[in-house]
Amino acid sequence: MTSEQDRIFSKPLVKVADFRFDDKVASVFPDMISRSIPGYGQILHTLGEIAERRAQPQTRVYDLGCSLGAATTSIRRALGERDVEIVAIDNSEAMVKRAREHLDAFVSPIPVELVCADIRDVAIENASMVVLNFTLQFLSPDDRDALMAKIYQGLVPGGVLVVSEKLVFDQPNLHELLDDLHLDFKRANGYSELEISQKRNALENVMRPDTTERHMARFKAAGFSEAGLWFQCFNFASMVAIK
Ligand code: GEK
Repeated sequence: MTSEQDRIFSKPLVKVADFRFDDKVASVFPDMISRSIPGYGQILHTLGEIAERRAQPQTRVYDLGCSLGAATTSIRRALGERDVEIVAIDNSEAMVKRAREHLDAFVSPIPVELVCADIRDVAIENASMVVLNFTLQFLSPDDRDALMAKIYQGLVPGGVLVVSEKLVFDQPNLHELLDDLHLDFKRANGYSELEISQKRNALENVMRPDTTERHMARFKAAGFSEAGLWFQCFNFASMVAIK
């Protein structure tokens, strides 16, 4: 389970195709995500801490858009022997194949059902925690409200939803400043200007971030009585909503 260095956008491309979670991306994913998302490690760790406080016995924890299962592993580690079951779902075959190897390598009594499916098609039932760690932004905006309603219905009372996302801001100066700080974070992590701009083009049609206000309005519309930000670094944030 070695993770190679992400050099996917390092050479000039004649045409930058839309970003896909294919084998090439899956093979460099841990390197790519930790060099691209400020606070990723802290967020993973805290998902375990939230699970420790909120995962209820004889319920399920869902990791939606699990990629290689990093959130699942953090939660499993934090929960020790608690009587819960984790359902980890991703619709990229390349990710699920590798996730299986990562999950098998971690010894834990907590069972994980790893499913290759579209999170829009999967039932959420008896959940005390649902995680969307940088996944919601990849759904078409029209599908986000329906997913949120389904998650709310599937949560038990007191259950939590954690949503981590890239953000956009209505205020143009704030948007520019936080975006620029993020670009410097990527530069400091060794990404070249070419890599940064080609990746940005590849993601343009695929990843459509919302404002914080839009997220909060969506939680409320779905029925969540309480929701807020628990983490933000530049234009990346993690939010929690409680049923
Ligand atoms: C982590 N959570 O490391 N159904 C299922 N999976 C999907 C869908 C969908 N409709 N759309 C996208 N995905 C992970 C990181 S990455 C974030 C999540 C990123 C999956 C997609 O295949 C990919 O694996 C994941 O969502 C997004 O904590 O790369 O920025």
